[in-house]
Amino acid sequence: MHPLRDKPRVGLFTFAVTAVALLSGCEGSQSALQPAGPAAQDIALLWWWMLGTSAVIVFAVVGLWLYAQFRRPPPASSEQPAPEQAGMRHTAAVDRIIARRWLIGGGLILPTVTMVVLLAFGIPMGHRMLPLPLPEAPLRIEVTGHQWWWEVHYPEQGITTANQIHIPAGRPVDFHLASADVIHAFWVPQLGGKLDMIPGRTNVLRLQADAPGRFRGQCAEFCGLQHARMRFTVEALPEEAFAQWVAARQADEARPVRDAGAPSAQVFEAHCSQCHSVAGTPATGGPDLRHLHSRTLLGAGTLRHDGDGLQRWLREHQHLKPGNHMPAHDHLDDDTLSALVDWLRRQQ
Ligand code: HEC
Ligand SMILES: [Cu+2]
Repeated sequence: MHPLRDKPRVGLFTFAVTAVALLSGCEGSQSALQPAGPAAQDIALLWWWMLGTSAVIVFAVVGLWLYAQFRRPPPASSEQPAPEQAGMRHTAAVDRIIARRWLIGGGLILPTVTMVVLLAFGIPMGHRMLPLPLPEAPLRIEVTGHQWWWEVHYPEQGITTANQIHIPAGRPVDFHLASADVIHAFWVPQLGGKLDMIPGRTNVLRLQADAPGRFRGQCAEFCGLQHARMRFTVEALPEEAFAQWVAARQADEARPVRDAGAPSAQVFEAHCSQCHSVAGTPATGGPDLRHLHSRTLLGAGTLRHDGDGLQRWLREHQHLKPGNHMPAHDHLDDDTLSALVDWLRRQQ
């Protein structure tokens, strides 16, 4: 067979492989195309409409371009019978009118109509996502972005935690978003968003999960070296389970430090307490450790919090998440660290 005959197949194969590779990014717990709440549903619908509209326009423009490239050229003037002077002027005038029609139709009317239609879709959707007053006030959660972790505060429940957000399913939640250092952006693709977290300002984002489930969130504004490892999880719980979660966290908050006289308590006091808290005072320089035991991931999604996860984090965190703002504790030997891990576990 002539090698050129295979060309379309090679092209098709390449297209298919690329499409599979690209489209696989549209699935999973961090996909805006698998909406799990009203805001995300609207965004996904708008996205599909915009994709469809722009696809039609791209195909039309490419079609016209191909037509212009390959249409038969007008016969050379030398082969033509010498036209009348008036006739020449006439065709030139018609050409001008046609060109002007394309210009006005394709360059002014079409974009105006397309934009108006998309805006007519988009503006009411954007309006529905605004945190407007509701008959029953939504749950309020304050999230502060830090390089590179998330501080999560429930003012009405008196709970401060990090990197893992629990919400009740089927109820709107207002996220009050702020930043402690640089600009971050709060994004839970399956629930909606994203919204910037700007130093010195609080932005409010209303989200809702329609059903219980676990969703991934990610910082969506480049904020420095470990921006990619600035993740969080959102757990949407049935109403009753959420109430239980709140009660358990409130018990964590009220609990005094256990084994306060142990040597590890002094190690913690000397090396960790300026940034972390295990009881009482709220955490400031690093993620809160009172609710550490309830988190499934460490280091804002860097590693699993199971088995020796905590030990590994304390020993290797500058290797696992280089440049993060927790100092390496190389001066603490393995035994001291193990004892510290046990002591932290006993705080649960
Ligand atoms: C200078 C402030 C500072 C000191 C001191 C410090 N940390 Fe941290 N710690 C942080 C920061 C910041 C993070 C978040 C790192 C990240 O994910 O980017 C963190 C993260 C952690 C985490 C992971 C929490 C989570 O939910 O992801 C644990 C556990 C932890 N630190 C324990 C300790 C212990 C134990 C000590 C004392 C030996 C200590 N830290 C000392 C700032 C500090
Ligand atoms: Cu970021």
